[in-house]
Amino acid sequence: MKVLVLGGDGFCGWPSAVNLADAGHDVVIVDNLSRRKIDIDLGVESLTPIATIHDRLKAWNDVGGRPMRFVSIDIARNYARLLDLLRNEQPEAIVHFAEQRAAPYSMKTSTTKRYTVDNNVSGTNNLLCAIVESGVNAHIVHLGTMGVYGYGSHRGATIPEGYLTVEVPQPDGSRFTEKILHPADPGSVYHLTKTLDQLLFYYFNKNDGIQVTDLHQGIVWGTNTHLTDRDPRLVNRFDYDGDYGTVLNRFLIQAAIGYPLSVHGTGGQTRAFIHIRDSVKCVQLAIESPPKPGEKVRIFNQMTESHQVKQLAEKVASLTGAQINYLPNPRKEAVENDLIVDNRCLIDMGLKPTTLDGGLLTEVVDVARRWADRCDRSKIPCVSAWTSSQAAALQPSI
Ligand code: NAD
Ligand code: USQ
Repeated sequence: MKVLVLGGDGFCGWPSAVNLADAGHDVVIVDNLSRRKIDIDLGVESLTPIATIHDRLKAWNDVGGRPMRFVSIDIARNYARLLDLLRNEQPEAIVHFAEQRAAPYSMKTSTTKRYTVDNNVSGTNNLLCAIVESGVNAHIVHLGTMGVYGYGSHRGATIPEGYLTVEVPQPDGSRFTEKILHPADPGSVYHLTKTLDQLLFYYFNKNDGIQVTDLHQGIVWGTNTHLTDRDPRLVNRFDYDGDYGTVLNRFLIQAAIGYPLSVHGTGGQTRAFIHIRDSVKCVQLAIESPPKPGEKVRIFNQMTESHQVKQLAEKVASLTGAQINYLPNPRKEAVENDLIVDNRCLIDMGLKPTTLDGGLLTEVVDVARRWADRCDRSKIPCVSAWTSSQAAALQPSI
């Protein structure tokens, strides 16, 4: 298939693009390299020394990979170029990773809040409008988030794959049942943009019949896949800083450099996780089995297991001997939550979950140790607070 990978220079996008090319697809990466520019603004770098996108593509050719192309387009701002690209390439599938994805970054300032909403919502809207205007018959595979469901109000219920069956009372006392989009309960401005994306997909699917698979992904951990391991220039990004580093990868680099594991609050938050190798596999599965024409937006919960933050810290500590530090929580989130998730769709399509065993954790610690001298410890604390009172409470610990 001809596949456009929007955001194909990023943490999930790069290994996915490589995996799709390896599976025989004709891949065009579209990216405005904004993630690399944000690193410059924040004064931080990926722990792993990532090559430029041009060197990545050359390395991929050198190892005998099916060639991929790169086009620099800001999909949120340059609608005309995006439209031309769709008309010229006539893709059959478009994987949409191209969004600002860090919750802490989205909560930093009014500028980053506005940027996150403008970038993410305009990008998705532009993509949908360009598909309609160009008339291309392309299936969108969007990377959404488990965070659209919210954390804390499920009261032991299993989170379904996108839709909830509800009973609606009628004035005559009878009831009818209906499948509705699961109520949205975002926990940050970033997560809010993913809930807005959902409505855009719902509408364009209903009105224009656009085929969409929305992958509600959990927190991705790990760094490389067997393909990005093939050459040092193919190495994937590894974020560890307080804005972009996600919890498990942060704990693993912290353990590698002897920095106490940074648990927010009591660590009672439970979140869904997936290894990067499974993430790229899920994207491939979704592309290769598109929804039927006329099918409503297909939603899969792209996660393999749930863990409580405190238990993750304890597991990493017991593997590595790291200390655990319980810090004031910079986020406005439930102190504790349960999380039971239905993920049968991807399992039924053939996903074989990589679970969080000691071996894989150690592999990431080894990557982190290898590049430990590139780690700037001053960038580890999470300094982005959700509210002004939390910002004030954070001051003594920074
Ligand atoms: P990332 O920031 O590493 O990659 C995103 C890529 O998109 C970057 O290369 C960036 O330059 C590009 N981009 C952003 N805005 C763009 C625009 N307007 N035009 C063109 N390119 C643009 O993020 P990631 O971790 O790879 O996440 C990819 C997607 O997966 C995101 O949408 C994110 O919400 C979702 N997701 C990520 C995780 C995770 O743990 N990393 C978990 C769940 C969902
Ligand atoms: N946390 C800590 N210590 C840290 C960092 C985080 O205790 O050092 C806690 C947070 O308070 C939170 C949990 O760990 O309760 C998860 O935080 P995170 O930064 O790992 O993940 P999150 O902000 O939810 O965002 C990440 C990705 C995002 C994706 C989301 C999937 O950055 O793109 O959408 O995971 S999900 O969480 O399922 O919504």
